[in-house]
Amino acid sequence: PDNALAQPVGTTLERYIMRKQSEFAYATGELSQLLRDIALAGKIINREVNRAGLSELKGAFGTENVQGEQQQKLDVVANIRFIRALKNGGQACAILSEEEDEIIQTGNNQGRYVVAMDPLDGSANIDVNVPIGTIFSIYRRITPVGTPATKDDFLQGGRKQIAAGYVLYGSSTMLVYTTGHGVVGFTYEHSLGEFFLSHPDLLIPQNGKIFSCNEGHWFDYPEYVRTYLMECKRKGYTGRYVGSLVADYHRSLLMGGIYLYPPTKKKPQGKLRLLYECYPLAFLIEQAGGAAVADANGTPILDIVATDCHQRSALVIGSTNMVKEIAASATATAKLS
Ligand code: P6P
Repeated sequence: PDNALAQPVGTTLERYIMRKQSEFAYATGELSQLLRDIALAGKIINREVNRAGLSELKGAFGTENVQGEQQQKLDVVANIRFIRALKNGGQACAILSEEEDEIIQTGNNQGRYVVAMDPLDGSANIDVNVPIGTIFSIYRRITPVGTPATKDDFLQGGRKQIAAGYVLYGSSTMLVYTTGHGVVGFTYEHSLGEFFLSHPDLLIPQNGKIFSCNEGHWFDYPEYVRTYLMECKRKGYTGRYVGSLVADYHRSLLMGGIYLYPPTKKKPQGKLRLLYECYPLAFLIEQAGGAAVADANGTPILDIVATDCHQRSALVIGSTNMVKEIAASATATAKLS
């Protein structure tokens, strides 16, 4: 980010977006509007999340999503709210959602952007009051303006993202995003209904002492993961696993650390979704000076070729030096075997 123009903590999201837009002569205001629409959806979902226990929105909705997972009511509500906000905003011509098998055409065929999203990740955590999050990824469409979007608009590859971010519904609600010029964080003030700039230039520490993975899958993990985790324990590192990707990710971004969801026997491709979980979080972490790879030989997540909208990927993401350590551990383990 251009620190000369760094904006004061406490400025509103609206003012921040307008000033950022004025920095880019070519900016037409369409991406600005799209970011506003996402922030609005985040505010609406925040309200639903905060009162889930009171408005019988907890518990399953009785339908299943494309993952075959029981849809929690809030999943469905979040999906509907995001789609509505993006439809009304007019900038997104299509949406790819974890909750929908097919791409959703918004009818805004003049829109120049498409949005891939996980409207509410970690929904199994909703009923036990654990932080949950929305993850989004934005591409400029490659199909002709005026026509409906196609899968090709979503399968351009991680390095074609023009913006990405998340909303974390935690002890406070935060919007964190990048447009390719660094990572910025806003904290929501409920009483005013506004996001205020709280983290103007987020950079992940290059080293960390926190590892985050589900050790219940221990015997399912590849050998190099166990070797690395044993090394972490030998060094006295701390284990922290919320079981909600956005919460584990956000802690790693702020404090340093590594989050791992390696391939397992049950999910040899990994569990997390490439287009609306791994790609956006990888874009953010590289913008924040961190690293995100898919496997032992360190293939950057952003270089993985996307061939299916709902394809899965393994994910190792966080402090650069920790990601390097696990790659070294994989090489060492390979030599031993
Ligand atoms: P496991 C939640 O279902 C999720 O998609 C992520 O939010 C979370 O990090 C991961 O899966 C948890 O998976 O196998 O540890 O229960």
